[in-house]
Amino acid sequence: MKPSEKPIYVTQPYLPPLSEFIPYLENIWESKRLTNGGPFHEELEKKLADYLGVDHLSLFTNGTLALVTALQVLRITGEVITTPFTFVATTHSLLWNGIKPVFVDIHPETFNLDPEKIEAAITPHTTAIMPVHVYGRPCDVENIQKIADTYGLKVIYDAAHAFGVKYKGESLLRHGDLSALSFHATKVFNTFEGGAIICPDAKTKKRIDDLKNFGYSGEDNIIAPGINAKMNELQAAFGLLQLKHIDKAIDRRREIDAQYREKLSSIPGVKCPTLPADTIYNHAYFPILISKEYPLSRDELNNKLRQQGIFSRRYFYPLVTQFSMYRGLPSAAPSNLPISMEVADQVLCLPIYPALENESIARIVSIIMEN
Ligand code: T4K
Repeated sequence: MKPSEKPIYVTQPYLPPLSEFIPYLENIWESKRLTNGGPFHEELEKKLADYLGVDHLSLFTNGTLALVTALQVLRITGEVITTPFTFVATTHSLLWNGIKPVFVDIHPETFNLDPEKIEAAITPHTTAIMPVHVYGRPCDVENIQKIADTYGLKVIYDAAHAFGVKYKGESLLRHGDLSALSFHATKVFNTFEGGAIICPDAKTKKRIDDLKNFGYSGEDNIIAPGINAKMNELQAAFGLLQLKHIDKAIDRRREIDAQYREKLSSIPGVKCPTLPADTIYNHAYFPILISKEYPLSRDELNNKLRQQGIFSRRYFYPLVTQFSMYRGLPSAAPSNLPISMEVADQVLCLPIYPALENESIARIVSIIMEN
């Protein structure tokens, strides 16, 4: 790394011009409404539901609490089938609800739960499936729903990466009983920290709204041991501003994806997973797989990039099932999860974010090519 070069991280939050945020701050200072379902919160719920093409959306203070609450909304208990190839928040949300995760292997092309392996993991205690649209790439939603319908299971999608993804012409977030989004700083659409639950009807939204506000249903009535997971007015105001810029931010991600794809396609041992079919993708991540034909191991390449100031990341290595609180579960055995193990050992997510410059992309590619 030359002294003039700045480090390049796997992502960088999109921040609109500060001057555009000042009027929102002035409004908050004037109104003194800081939280508890203020006007920006209400406006963002409506505008996001419109933008995403969903019926109802409830904002959260972060994606993890959205997941924890989604499980409570549907009163999920017992065992839930899920993926080991995800961020720990997915499975932690199950433990926070006293639910036992049952891990099922992923599909080698989608990196998401393989529906063909789900049925064998269903027991009399199974109540739901919690798949993850990893990297924003759609799960096999049709086959997952078929299994859920056959066995009377609920489906809660961890859609933390899937902001704005359209599948077969409509929002991917319309699938399943509920979907939980993350608006963390590292996500395509961010509110610093933040999240949401997408649901299909007003009755469910009312239950979600109550549960994220201590269980209050009206001024004097508590209907459940709810939590405090409300999005505040600063976050919501930032979300409203961010929404004005989101299309061009995703367009730039698409250009970066295309550049990487073109430049990396001819390198033996470097595989760029094909873009998901029938999908308008959000280009949340740019994973590549490093196989044996490449002269360096995945970790050697990652270290080499680091030495030159490029901070790619091994999302999601280690697998969730390799952490101490999960590895004792029978379904966490490596022999049950061969594809997940292989992908976790090969994957490297390259930097992708709207402000990433073409010269930086060229530099990253040349480091990968020069072995
Ligand atoms: N489900 C799934 C599938 C998820 O991936 C996540 C979160 C959740 C649920 C839970 O949603 P939240 O409760 O977080 O809303 C990050 C994020 O903290 C986490 O939100 C995310 N998934 C996960 C995949 O990645 P780290 O530990 O990799 O983040 P960190 O701090 O190393 O950030 C990565 C890079 O981004 C940094 O090297 C620099 C850049 N960065 C980061 C932050 C936070 C910035 O430039 N500015 C920033 O403010 O976990």
